Amino acid sequence: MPKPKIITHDTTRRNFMRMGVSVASGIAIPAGLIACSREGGNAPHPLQTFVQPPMLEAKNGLLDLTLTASYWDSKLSGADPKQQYPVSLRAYGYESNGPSYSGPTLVVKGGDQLRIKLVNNLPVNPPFLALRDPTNYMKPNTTNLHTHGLHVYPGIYSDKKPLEYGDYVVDPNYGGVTPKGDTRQYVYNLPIDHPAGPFYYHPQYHGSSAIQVASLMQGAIMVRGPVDELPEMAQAKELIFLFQAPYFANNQTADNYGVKDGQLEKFSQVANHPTGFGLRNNNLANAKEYIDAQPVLINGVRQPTIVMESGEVQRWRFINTQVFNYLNLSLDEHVLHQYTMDGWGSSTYQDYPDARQKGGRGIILAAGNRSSAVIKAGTPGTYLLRSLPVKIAQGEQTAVLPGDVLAKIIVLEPQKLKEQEKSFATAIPAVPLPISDYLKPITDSEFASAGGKKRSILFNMVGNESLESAASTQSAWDKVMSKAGGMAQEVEESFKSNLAKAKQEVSKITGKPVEGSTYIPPFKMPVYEYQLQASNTSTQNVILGAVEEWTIFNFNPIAHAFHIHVNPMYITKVNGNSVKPYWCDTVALPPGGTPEMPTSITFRMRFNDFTGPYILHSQMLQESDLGMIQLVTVVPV
Ligand SMILES: [Cu+2]
Repeated sequence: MPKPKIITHDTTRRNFMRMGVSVASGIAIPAGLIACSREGGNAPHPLQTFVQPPMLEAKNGLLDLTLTASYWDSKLSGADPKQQYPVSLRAYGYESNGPSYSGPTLVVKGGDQLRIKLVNNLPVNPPFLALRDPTNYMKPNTTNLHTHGLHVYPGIYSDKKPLEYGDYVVDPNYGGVTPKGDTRQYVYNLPIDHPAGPFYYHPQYHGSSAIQVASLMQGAIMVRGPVDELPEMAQAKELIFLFQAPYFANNQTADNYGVKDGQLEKFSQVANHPTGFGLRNNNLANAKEYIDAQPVLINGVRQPTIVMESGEVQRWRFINTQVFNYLNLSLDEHVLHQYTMDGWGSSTYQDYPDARQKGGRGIILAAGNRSSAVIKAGTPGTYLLRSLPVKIAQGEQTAVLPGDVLAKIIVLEPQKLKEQEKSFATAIPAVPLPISDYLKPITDSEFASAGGKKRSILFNMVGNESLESAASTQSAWDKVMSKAGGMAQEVEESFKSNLAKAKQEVSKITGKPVEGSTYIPPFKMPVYEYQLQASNTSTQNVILGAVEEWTIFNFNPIAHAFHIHVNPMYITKVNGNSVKPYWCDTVALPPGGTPEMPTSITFRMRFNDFTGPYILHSQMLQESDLGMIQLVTVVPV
């Protein structure tokens, strides 16, 4: 079997793709080799530059791995794929493999146990951020792990010594997995009927989630099920697209907040320009409505090329790991036959033809949304996978994310082979596709018989009286830190030598003393020992076994991305109007809301399996880090 040839820009990635290690309780198969064996020895076409992370697959019900967070030094493209920038970003490695553009893809199925030992090898938190940051960005190098969308226990297995953690993310801000070697054992027991689809993992340490995910701390989880065993589905080549828009300072950016090129070290980098920098659309009509958005990478590569043969069927898994921006996916002159929304399957396809001429409505993915689609390559030629423009805010402020080219698809002449000799799928799997019973509709009678409780949650950005003083404190800190010099290189040394001086400087500016490692700001702040953000974190208390109907109201022009952990949502209404119900775990709140006339999403949810606490929040993670987050506590009767 010839080695798969993968064209990449740097050796790090190439080495990463070649690894074929075995891990303790799972098997690692480089994606290229999987394709290779399926293709009966045909290597991917030399023009193909699409790469994907290696897959680790559960064996005998178990996938057990070590995942390590550390800095990754490499190069990444900006808008121009030929222009690459040196970067030093937080990222995941696994077992003995160093960090890369993504963690490995983890492949499991209902009934499996996924064990991840998280090792935090990031450097200690920089000194000024170990102190209280008025924008709530506290510990950029303290982390934890979240399996976005998985229906699993969110608590701690306290009977285990040492402790084992479920999908636990409600770490207090003095907790978490701390830098320089702290570890935590996560254990995810997937229910036997867990639906099949794409999920992903990323940090969710409150206050640091945006900066860590907007580095490259993320990876795919594929839950397999009966749909994957359909012969046509199994034969179709699977491409996993992690859409990424890493933030990093570069010298072409007008304002890089004093951060070294290639790095992401300040919350202001992700918060002051949440859509990022990069694509300019100044020549368009209504140019001022267009936001200067980031170019999107797919698995670390800008605008990769995918080679297919005319008539070939592939299945594509889309995961929008961006922390803020939307995607609006459309493939030129082809139909995307969607069969999962997020990780939740449907028995029929929802078809998305080329949307350029049809009002521009492709597969719209908010931050955190996923989708699976089957596509069949048409006549030979070159086609573009695009993100069409998306209006992410309307009303008093209108904001449109510009369109972008995400990938190039080259469709080759069909080989003159008999159907049974072809090494790839040519048939679109027939409906109805199998789906888990877990996804049966939540009917009126089920809702009524399980309590029928309704509740409303408001998403609103509010003014904060302390913001102005927070801003002046921030600028005081910035002054101090510019005096204190660079922080990223020798953090510990600088911590020791600069802290005393920094405290003096801050005291001079604010007129208040700085004691211990706690910075005392010149205005009243909530006390330190609380979970999440005490002043404005409320808790939704739910009884185990309840079925509830929630309406999430959006008071703002911007389309916040609502996400809730543990249990998926069965969407029933948009803006109060019934829609064809569907399952998801992340949903765009319609833009254009005002306090007088909020927009809304209504869904039903079953709280059958797991007790809390866990969280709901905006998957625009900057918003979440700033406090757009609540606890959900599910308690037994
Ligand atoms: Cu999540």
